[in-house]
Amino acid sequence: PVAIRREDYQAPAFWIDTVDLCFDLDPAKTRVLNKMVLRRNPDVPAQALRLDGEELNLARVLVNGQGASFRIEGGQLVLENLPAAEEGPFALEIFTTCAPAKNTKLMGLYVSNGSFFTQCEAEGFRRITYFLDRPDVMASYTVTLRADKTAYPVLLSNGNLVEHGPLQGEGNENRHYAKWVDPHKKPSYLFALVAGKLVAREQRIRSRLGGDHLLQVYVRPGDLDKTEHAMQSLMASVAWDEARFGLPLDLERFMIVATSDFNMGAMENKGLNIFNTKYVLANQATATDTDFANIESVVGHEYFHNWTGNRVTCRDWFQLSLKEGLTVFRDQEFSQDLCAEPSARAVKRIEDVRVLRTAQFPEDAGPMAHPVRPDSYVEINNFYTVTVYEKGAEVVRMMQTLVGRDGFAAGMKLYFERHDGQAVTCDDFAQAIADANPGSELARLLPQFKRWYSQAGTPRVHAAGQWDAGAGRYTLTLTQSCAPTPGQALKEPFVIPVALGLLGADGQELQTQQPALFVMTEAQHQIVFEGLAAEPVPSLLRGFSAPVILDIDYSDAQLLTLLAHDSDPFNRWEAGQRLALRRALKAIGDDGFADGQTVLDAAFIDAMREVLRHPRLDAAFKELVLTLPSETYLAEQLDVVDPQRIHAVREAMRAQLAEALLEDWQWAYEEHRDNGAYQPDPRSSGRRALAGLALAQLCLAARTSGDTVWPGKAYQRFKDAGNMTDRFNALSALVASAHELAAPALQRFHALFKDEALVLDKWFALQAGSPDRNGNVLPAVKQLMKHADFNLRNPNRARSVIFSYCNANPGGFHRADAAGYVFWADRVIELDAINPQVAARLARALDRWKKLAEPYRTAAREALARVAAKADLSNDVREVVTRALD
Ligand code: DPP
Ligand code: ZN
Repeated sequence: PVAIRREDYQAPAFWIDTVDLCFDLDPAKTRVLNKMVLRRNPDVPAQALRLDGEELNLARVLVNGQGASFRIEGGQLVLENLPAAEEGPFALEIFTTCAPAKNTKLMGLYVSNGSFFTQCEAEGFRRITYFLDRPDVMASYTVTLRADKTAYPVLLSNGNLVEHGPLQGEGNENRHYAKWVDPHKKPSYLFALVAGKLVAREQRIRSRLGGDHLLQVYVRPGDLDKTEHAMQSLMASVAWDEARFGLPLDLERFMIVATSDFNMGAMENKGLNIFNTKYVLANQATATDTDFANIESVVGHEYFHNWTGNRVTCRDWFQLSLKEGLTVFRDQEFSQDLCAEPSARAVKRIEDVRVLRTAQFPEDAGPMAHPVRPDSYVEINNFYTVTVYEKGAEVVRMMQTLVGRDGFAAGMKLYFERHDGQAVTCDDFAQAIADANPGSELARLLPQFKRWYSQAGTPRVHAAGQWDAGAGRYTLTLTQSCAPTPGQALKEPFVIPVALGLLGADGQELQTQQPALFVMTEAQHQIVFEGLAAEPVPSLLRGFSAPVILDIDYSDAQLLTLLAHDSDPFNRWEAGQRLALRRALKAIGDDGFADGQTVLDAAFIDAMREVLRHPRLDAAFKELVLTLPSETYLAEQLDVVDPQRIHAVREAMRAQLAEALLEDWQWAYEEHRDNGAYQPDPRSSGRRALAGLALAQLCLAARTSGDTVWPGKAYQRFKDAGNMTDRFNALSALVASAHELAAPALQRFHALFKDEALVLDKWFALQAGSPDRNGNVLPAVKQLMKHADFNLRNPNRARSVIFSYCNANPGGFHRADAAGYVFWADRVIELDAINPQVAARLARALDRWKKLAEPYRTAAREALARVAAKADLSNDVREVVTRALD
């Protein structure tokens, strides 16, 4: 496989003005008639037309109505001798067939539960017809769908429905058609069609500008009672984008359709978003608070793409973060803006940063490290990453920090004035934000700022304070560095906005002459604070103002001060994490560490109790503080990783916290368990989260003490809970403490929800992700794969078992006998034959193998080598394992 490089970009040799597609939908053999009008791009030397195609059967090619000569070369349809530029536009008609029922890759046109769906991003449209399948070719689409009326009563595509009715003539008995016209030009990756037995929740809205719109959420019959939250989220999204950015809905009709077979979370096809059911369906009986929150943010995300992605799209796939980083930033802001209280905003910020640090930082330090705007790829599907999405969002957030919220809105306005209807680059975006804010730091530093797009790796900021008591002067030295990443040995300094403040030893915020935002541009800076009475405690990188690792040598006393008093909730949480981290790392470094050994001291436990019992802090915030850093996060802090040691230490810490705070957990549980009506708002979900953590801790403590009361209460809660959050938390508490009541609870849960696919996913995931005890998880996972409800072809189900084990359960996965890795290699190979995109995600589970201690390291390399040795791997998996072994 050959790498595609950003610097090789060339404009297309032809433009496609219009596309008229006609589908005869049949699962075994769908016929696609594609009539296009093309013209040569006068800016590019005359050359052959090369259309992308994949797994298509070609029946006919006509140019201006005449048979034309063509050849197939490297999968492409090549036409020479096309009309010259002077002859103007010409017609090209291509007739192909494809087999949707056999499409297990879920790219292009496929069948799920008897209905047709499409997924075209990034390069799926070429599996539907021959095309210039690249985002800078934007065309006007007319789509006619023809199908059996009984099996496919609903026929949808992008834009507006202009005609529909029965089909006439022989062979068309019981068949009907629908014709859709999309008024907006679009790249092929935004094409979509849906056909099947679906029902819709509908809502008519009037926008601020007075336009009337129809919103629809389509699901399978029987799921309508789970669509209210998605619709509410969609309405909130429409209102938010108008209010915050002045961006209105530009469509008469906006549709969301849910499917249970989907590679990603959701897809922003123009006017016809297609979603994984996981991000649409929710009611209190089947979905947790986390599900509700995810639905809100994914519905928002896809809706916001309508402007950032669809109206202005990417010139090429290297620019993916242009739309994804920006749209993640927008959905994060949306969810924050929906919070009634500032404390809830902070909780959301902490959660987002936690994702960044546990998933993106490892990526940026591993073999797949790449800049937010990558320089090359073999398979673009491998670059839908946390770097492009989450780090990309942080880069946009830093721009907002540098120009201010109003300045950023002005920048967005200029971006759309300049580029509406175009396919552009990350440079164009950054330029627009800077140009709208001529006096800003961003404008002044733009070329350097853009290193965030070009340099991979997580920068490290080292901070050291020096206190001169005699002079009352505190000098803070900030130094930045960034480790080499594949292909980038040396890094230039980044522009790093550091939000900061000083606390007195009593925790009071000190007034200083220094601004609250310091912008690093050099390798090293000194910031001097004068006129201080005593040595201050610095609070740096407030709100996580830049995606960097902050190295700072705090004393325990300083961290305790920050935890108790910092006015910045992010750093308050961070101080607690640092206290826990320090203790964990010390125990992990102890070669004599034995199970059950004490890791936590009284000062730490008292501080945790203080937070837990605090009269004014939010429950959601308390839950975050009382949750220990994850095993993955701990591993990232180490040069050599012994996953079993990390697991043992973290488990010991959990157990100790459970026992030492026993009465406090009891109080917290009783105080926060609600029995009132269910609401998924941040306040009530925070209370449930804290009650859930308390219950888990109480069951864990019961494990050592032999107490049967709390497991009994958990079982009772599991049975009586009025919502899925409480029910699932109770079930998890029993499973995680390996109590004997876990088995009957699991059985009962399965019986209750055997017809709810998304709930069964939770049931599978809980078991595959449960804390390992003497290697018990892998055998359980193998059993789960034999369960009648397991189905490897369904991505959600495959992820719920296999990914929950390989990617989210380090203690269970990294086994000294290498059996976890053998299992992983077998599954990667098995999945690759079905769905390379899903397989390649799984292949990432061993990204960090080089850091592993023996015997894990050698065993992991062997497993990787075994996968790499397979002859007919997909490009997707081949790229991942090749880079890992490099
Ligand atoms: N569906 C994916 C997303 O919205 C890719 N565009 O991020
Ligand atoms: Zn997106």
